[in-house]
Amino acid sequence: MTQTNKQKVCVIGMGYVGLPLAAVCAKDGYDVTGYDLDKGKLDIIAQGKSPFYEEFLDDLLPNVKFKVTNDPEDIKHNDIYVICVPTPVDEKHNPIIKYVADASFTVSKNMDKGALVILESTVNPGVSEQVVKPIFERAGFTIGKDVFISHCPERVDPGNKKWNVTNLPRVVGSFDAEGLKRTVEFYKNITSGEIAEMDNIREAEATKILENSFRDINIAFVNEMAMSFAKIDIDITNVIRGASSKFSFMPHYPGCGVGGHCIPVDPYYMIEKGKENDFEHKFLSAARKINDGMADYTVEMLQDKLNDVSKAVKGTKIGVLGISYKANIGDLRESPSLRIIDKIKKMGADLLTFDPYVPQLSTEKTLAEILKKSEALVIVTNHNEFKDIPVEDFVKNGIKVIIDGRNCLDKKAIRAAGIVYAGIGR
Ligand code: SAJ
Repeated sequence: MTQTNKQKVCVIGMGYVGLPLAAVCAKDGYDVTGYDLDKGKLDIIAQGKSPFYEEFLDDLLPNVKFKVTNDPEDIKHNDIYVICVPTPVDEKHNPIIKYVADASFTVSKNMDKGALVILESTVNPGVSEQVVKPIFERAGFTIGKDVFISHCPERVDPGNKKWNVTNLPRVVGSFDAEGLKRTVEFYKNITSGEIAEMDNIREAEATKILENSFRDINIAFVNEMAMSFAKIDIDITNVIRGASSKFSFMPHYPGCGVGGHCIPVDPYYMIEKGKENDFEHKFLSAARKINDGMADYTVEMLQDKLNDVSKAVKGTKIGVLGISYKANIGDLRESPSLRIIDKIKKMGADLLTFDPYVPQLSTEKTLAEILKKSEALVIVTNHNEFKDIPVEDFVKNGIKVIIDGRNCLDKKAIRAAGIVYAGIGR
């Protein structure tokens, strides 16, 4: 049993990070209040439901009890405040820290002395010192004496069936030893995962940026290799399978783009931070350019393959399969599909779309419908529903060209059926 001593926890932000955290804290015996500005979202949660699809919550939410509110007056007298608000980037890829600042201000105006404040939102190194700390000092608190501030970067992976807030390893940094101690105690109560202690809060902020930038550059690496191999008719999926037999190789997979709220966003935090310190992140920037260019690369491939069958994008019925940024979830943030759809539409295609997780943006209601109406297909999201389409269904519907943006279809069988097929690097 965890040692919560019925402490009171307030989670600021009832999104894909805060809601699971609040539910698990309630399950583990904390007295929990969830705070969010969006009343509609709170009304759904108050019914024991999640405002977004997350299987992990389907089982948990109906069986836990915690208060939700959009009134700052209701968040007083908590022992622990955890800030889980969005930190997106603007159109110039500059981090938007406004929500973190607003949440910090709300907490600073409603907390009692002695509370612990933990920031989980992903931020670039220095934000806790330059944005969060001054807000609490201006409210009259002394860090390490009557308020303790820590950073524990969120590691929620939407739709992941194995990793969630009850077992994720965590990284924690604070301004002082007491803050670190209390934060480690808190996370020991809610996760079975290892808790890595950093020497300071800046190292905790940097950890998330490093781990996600690592993923972005590795995806860019295989994307570049895929485009190069495509010119000499090498199938990169076989080469990655071959390289994976090497003990030190870490496979990543080429695709039509990198979406989501983390991977395409977090490197820009470091790129912008570097500019402040007169340091140019050449490698991170090059990787972002490659990954951002994959949507256009995919559309160019569509054009070429349509030309091979004496067609043009303009006037052809093109079915885009998949709108969300990754398989088997409905999250649209930074989804490459939105860029591909926009570009194909601008080129005059007779555009059809279908994503079982995004009905609101699907022109067709079923997979059968889009297959029936399309002359060419672009697979952008490797939902399970798409990976098992029998080749016969492509043939009987007269599909002439298939661009497989996630290398998830059977290339050999499709080509054997006389359909023009191209993947990303295969
Ligand atoms: N992608 C590729 N090739 C790959 C892996 C992903 O093109 O080899 C694309 C996906 O299609 C998607 C995007 O990149 O469009 C991001 O995919 P992701 O699997 O990284 O999924 P995310 O964005 O949900 O990343 C989360 C991250 N978790 C947090 O930031 C807390 C990331 O750190 C995890 O590494 C990732 O989940 C994971 O490993 O599942």
